[in-house]
Amino acid sequence: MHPKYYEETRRYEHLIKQKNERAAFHNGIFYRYKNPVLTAGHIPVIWRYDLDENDNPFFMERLGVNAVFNAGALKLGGKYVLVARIEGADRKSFFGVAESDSPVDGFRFRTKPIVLPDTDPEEVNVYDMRLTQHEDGWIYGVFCSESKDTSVADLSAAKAAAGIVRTKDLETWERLPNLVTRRSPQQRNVVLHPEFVDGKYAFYTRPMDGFIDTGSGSGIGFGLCDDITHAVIDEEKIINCRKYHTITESKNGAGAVPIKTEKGWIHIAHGVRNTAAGLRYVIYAFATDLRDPSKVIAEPGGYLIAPIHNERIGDVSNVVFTNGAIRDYDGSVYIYYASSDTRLHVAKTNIEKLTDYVFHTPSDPGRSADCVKQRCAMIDKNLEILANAKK
Ligand code: M1P
Repeated sequence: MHPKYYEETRRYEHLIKQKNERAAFHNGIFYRYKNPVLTAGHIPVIWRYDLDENDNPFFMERLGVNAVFNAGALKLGGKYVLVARIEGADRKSFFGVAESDSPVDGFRFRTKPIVLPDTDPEEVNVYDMRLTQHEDGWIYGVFCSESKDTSVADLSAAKAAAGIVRTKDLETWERLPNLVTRRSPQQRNVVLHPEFVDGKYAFYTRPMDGFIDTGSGSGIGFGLCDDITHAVIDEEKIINCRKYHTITESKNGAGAVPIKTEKGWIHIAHGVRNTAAGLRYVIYAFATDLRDPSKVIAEPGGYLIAPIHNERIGDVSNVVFTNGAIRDYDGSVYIYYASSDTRLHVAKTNIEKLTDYVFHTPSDPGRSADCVKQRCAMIDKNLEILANAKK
């Protein structure tokens, strides 16, 4: 064996065994952790190097990996499981299952990447799988299935649809037909609700006219379908609109599978605004009604997580994005979020705090004049509290 193999394996093992610690950042809502939980460095050596010394005498990385990010998440059989988006050096993404006994470190990919049934020769790229443990007994993966848009001359024109797979063990995957939304030409950031709604499968959608711009697609949609094996949504209604001069002005999209709490379903989504430096993606939260998950009942103003420090830098800078969170048995909530389309981090909170954040953080009043009044009201209250504390 080439000596570099042992060197590379030592480096890999060292990375996987590195313990993670809470970072100093804390705003009362969540803690960040110091190290990313998954990076390109977490990709096993045998996924990248050809160990055959005849074919690869210089121990060159033959199939490089550019980035590991946007992961679906769930807890299964006592393990924390992430289905990550792995982007090869060739820009094509695929999925890999990484597991750990800990929610914050030690994630190790299974022996091989997920090999999805290849049902559509037009499909060029797949990414961003949301994992839903549905009450029907299946684990569903809903992901973006991208193909070239041949209807226009532009070489980079693409089409996005929601691909659907299901599994019981994360090993064998059954591919179902892509979601059909009658009124929306394209879809990305589609999430399957974990429970039946009115006896039907419920999806959060993100209708789009084009591949990048949502166009007339004005926010996060909701629709029901009878048969998941031929999922068709006839009517999509927008439940969480993009709004002028907010964190969602350019786009938004559902993220993690909604988390059920006593007060409502908590959604952790992403919002996008445009800046002179390009698009800025942040993570925000809102809640919907327990009986009618299409009805928004609370929405704190502003973002829950925005990129800081190194998170701001990467292939697509100034981005944080989530498509997976785990609610643990003890009430802890782990939000797996990627930064700048490059690596995957974790933030920890718990149900009590998240619920308090979503239901008691003031909503965005929409105008500077009202925002400053909102802030002054809190300052006045605080001044009174401080004055009383001195007495
Ligand atoms: O590059 C940032 C994100 O862009 C897309 O999200 P959206 O569809 O809301 O623009 C996704 O492709 C996502 O993978 C990516 O992280």
